[in-house]
Amino acid sequence: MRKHILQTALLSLAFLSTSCVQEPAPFGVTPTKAQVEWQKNEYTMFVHFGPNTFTGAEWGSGQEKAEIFNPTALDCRQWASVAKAAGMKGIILTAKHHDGFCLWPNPVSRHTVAQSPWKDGKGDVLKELSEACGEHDLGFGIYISPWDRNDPHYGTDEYNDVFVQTLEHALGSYGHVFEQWFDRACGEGPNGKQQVYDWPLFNSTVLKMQPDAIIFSDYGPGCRWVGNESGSAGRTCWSTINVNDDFTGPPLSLKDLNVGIKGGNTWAAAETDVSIRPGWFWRESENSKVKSLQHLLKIYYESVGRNSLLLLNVPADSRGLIHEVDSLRLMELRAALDEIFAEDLSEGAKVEADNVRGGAGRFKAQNLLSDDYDKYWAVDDDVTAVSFIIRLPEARTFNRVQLQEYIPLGQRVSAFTIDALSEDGTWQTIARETTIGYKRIVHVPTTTATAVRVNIEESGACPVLNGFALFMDNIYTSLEMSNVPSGEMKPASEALIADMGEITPIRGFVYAPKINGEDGVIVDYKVEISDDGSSWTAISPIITFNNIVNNPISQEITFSRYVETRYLKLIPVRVLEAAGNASSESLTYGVSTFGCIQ
Ligand code: FUL
Repeated sequence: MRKHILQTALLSLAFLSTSCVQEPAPFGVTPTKAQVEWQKNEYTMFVHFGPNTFTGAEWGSGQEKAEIFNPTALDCRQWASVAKAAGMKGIILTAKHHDGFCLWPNPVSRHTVAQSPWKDGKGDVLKELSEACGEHDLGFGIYISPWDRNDPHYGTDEYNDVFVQTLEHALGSYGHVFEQWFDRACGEGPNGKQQVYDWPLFNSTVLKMQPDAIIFSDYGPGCRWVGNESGSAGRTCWSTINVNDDFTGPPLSLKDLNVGIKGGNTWAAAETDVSIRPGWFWRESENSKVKSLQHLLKIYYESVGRNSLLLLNVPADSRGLIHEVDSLRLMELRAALDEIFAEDLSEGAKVEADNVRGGAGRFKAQNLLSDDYDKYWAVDDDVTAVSFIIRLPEARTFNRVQLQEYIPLGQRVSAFTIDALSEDGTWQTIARETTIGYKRIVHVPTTTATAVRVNIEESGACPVLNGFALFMDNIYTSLEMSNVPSGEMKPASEALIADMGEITPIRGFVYAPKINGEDGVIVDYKVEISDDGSSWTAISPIITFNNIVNNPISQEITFSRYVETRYLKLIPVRVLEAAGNASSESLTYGVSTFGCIQ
């Protein structure tokens, strides 16, 4: 009996000591609750629609007659049901593009649906879309361009007030708005003058009308532009940037927007806006140019898989419908994503970590596999380099590793590697990356392993991670478009040389062997660079392409920092027979792709 009491007392003490362990303090700037919820959306729809849909222009002049806006079968419920079936979480509509035409009867404009023949001037696209989004449980968002090529006030002091009234009306009439999309374009208006925008006033108006709305613009405050319209966030992608208190700058370079700024003063995660078609607006002639499934998968991986939200534009056509070609492609993408992410191959694994915060069960490494977003693995405050191992129930084959940081406490990790334990008991490094953020989907070679180890090598403060998963993607395998190399390839007697034509910053290179039953593969290599093609500087020791013999796929090698060079030389040090290739006495290597990654 005494023994039992003693045991109970000890257990309670142990419980007390671990339950008092505090959660990690937030690190740096952190997202608001609304920003976290916004990022959980991951994938949303952009709809460009307006006079340009009927004229074929990308930027209307503002001189278009309101009569041209006359969709024959507009149905926002169709847009919403397509978005829902595609797995998107919200729709953002161009309520007013640069031509100034308003898709709702804006009382401070004379260039709106009310002046058009559509529904005898009694139609309201914002009303129809907000209702459709409500019915489909989708967020409703509004794009409003401050640049207005029609409004006679544009370029005068009065315009900012007119614009504020426009915002107040659009944001105050249709229920909850999850995102306000501000295009920063600032061109000339009808009087040939440019406007000086009052961003503090515009932003405060949005938040007055919709306190939870995420405001998109190049600089935030809610989220930032990713720096391109091709659908690619930085492979390193911080959710922080540096801006002035009034969100007017200082100007961020496209690279800063793409990569973010480590330790920046403002949380503004990257939003990747890209169109499913070449243009932002629908054109009959582009029905055959809808992006391929492979291209869309690449975009998905380079946005959602890189700590960014994907805002995919699917323009409505002149009927006022999402065209069949686009909706079919969206369904193909949905089916592919469902297949790729159907099975988490880390299911049933046991997780061990070098460190668990205060030894407390609440912060255990097993939390990495929990579905509860708010359950995370954390380590002691003084630990910024630490590993965890996922021990799988049996050998499993995968080519995607998904990691998540618990961003409510900030973005911390800046360097990590992933190792795999093969069935013969050897560890091999399969990835070397930088940031994680809300979600990171790392492409690794197809790997069969009994365990996976993640080594966090550098972190601004003790790492806090809430997600780990393994997937096998059999659909997006061969193309690897992110590896499309730049530079002209020149075969040299024994080395491969890529010529960029001029001194250019590069972040790595791609080498894909030739699988033709004859050639060998480069297994060990060195890299040199040169500005003039005659004097060369070594930038690497001898390195090995991991697993290239068994799995001779395209190898993407990234450097720890950008390197400025014109030429890059890959010097083979060891060439071996690849799986599937015949042996040969004097083995030469084959190459199907070689070039630099910018
Ligand atoms: C750009 C605009 O100029 C394009 O027309 C498009 O609306 C895109 C989303 O933003 O800045």
